[in-house]
Amino acid sequence: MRKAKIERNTKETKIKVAINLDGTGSYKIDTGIGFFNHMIEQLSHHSLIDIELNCQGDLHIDFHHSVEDCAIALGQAIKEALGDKKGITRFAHAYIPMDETLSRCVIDLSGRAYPVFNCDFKRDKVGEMDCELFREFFFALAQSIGCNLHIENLYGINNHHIIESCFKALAKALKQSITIDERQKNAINSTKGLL
Ligand SMILES: [Mn+2]
Repeated sequence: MRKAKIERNTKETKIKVAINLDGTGSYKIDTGIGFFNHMIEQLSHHSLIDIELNCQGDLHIDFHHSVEDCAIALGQAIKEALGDKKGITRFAHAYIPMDETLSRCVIDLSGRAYPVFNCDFKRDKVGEMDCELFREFFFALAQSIGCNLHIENLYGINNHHIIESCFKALAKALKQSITIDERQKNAINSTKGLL
């Protein structure tokens, strides 16, 4: 089983995260931010990665530290659980519609961090969250995992649909990219021999 546990404590946030890449999509998420919980739950459910995430952050300031630090810790856990990445599919993409909205995520678990997030929100907030925080989340996650992560909203109207479809696309692409390819399960999926 590919699992990892991370504890990350700063003066801004105290985070505990435990994941199982080969899980069933069970989750226990408490970040103190309702809509953010909803998104991480989507990520777990649709990637089949079990995620336990608890964050006690300085929400009295704003949500920025908590969102960014959750991404860092989650990314560290994913990176650690992947280990030497032997046998992984590596490249994956997913398109997810949500009513009037369509979003896409493309991943390469290359070991190189390169985030791209193209998304125009129609309003500044969704739930209590500032929409600008999602860029922070995806950038920190890509940096922390060490992956090319390209997330794009192709079109859409409703903010909740736009960002939820991005998280679901991330989940489905991540699920595929971490899946062990039986035909090369003992090999590193790179002509370089390293990921
Ligand atoms: Mn929703």
